[in-house]
Amino acid sequence: MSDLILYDFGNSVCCQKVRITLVEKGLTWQARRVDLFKTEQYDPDYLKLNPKGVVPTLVHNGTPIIESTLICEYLDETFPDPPLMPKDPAGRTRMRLWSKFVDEGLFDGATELSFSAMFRERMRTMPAELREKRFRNVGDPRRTDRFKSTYEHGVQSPFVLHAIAAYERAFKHLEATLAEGGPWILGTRPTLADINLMPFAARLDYLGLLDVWTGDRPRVRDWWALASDWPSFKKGLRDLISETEFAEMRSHGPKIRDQVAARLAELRGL
Ligand SMILES: N[C@@H](CCC(=O)N[C@@H](CS)C(=O)NCC(=O)O)C(=O)O
Repeated sequence: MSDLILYDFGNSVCCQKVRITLVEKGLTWQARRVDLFKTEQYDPDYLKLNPKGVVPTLVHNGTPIIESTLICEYLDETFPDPPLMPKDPAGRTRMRLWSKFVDEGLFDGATELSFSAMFRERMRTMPAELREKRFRNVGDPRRTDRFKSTYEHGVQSPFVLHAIAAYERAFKHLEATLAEGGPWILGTRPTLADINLMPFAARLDYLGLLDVWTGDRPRVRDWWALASDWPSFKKGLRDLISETEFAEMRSHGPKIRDQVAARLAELRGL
């Protein structure tokens, strides 16, 4: 009997990837909430498990595993049924290319768009001391610069343009990939490629922004219809979002929609 503890925070995209994987594997786990808005991620005891001061962290039989992409692969290797990675090395590299899309662009992208739409407002009402602590980010100047820029400039921050471009690259590639096969990214079965991407499409969808990128991409829309109806997506992500979180996304996303669409149009015209 495995002992699995997941340190997570409700509407965090990285935690959602891990939860979908856990559900698909039929595993049960103990959830420990780390409230990012109370800066609990910087508690010294938590930093011993995850020195980056971020969620998620999986602790399996006492061993901490960090980085959501690595956690999902760890889960697949440790609990092989049902398999979520192709067996052949070439298939695995295709799958990992999607992990790279997420880790090298979409993750920052979802953070910037969520930040400029809603967390920015929440941070304004935070006590100044907590806000400064959050900006310090356990001494990671890259994250500090991003947070500060989006906090100050919203959608006009250059980091939001990077976000819009990252989503554009990913969805363009997804449309082309699905044209060669489908209905899932690597063929007839869902894999970690799909799971990695789901929370990032879901975030845009719930903010009311997804069709800004997918309006002219029918295959991506079909993929999203399939993914968002998949039982493990519903149990690991959608059903765990509270009504308050849904309401926050629904009410704030549309406020940045026109500006986001204008910046995407600008980018496509370059
Ligand atoms: N590359 C990491 C990123 C983890 C990450 O940054 N998580 C966010 C939530 S989605 C977080 O904990 N943010 C806290 C903060 O930035 O203060 C992973 O995939 O696990």
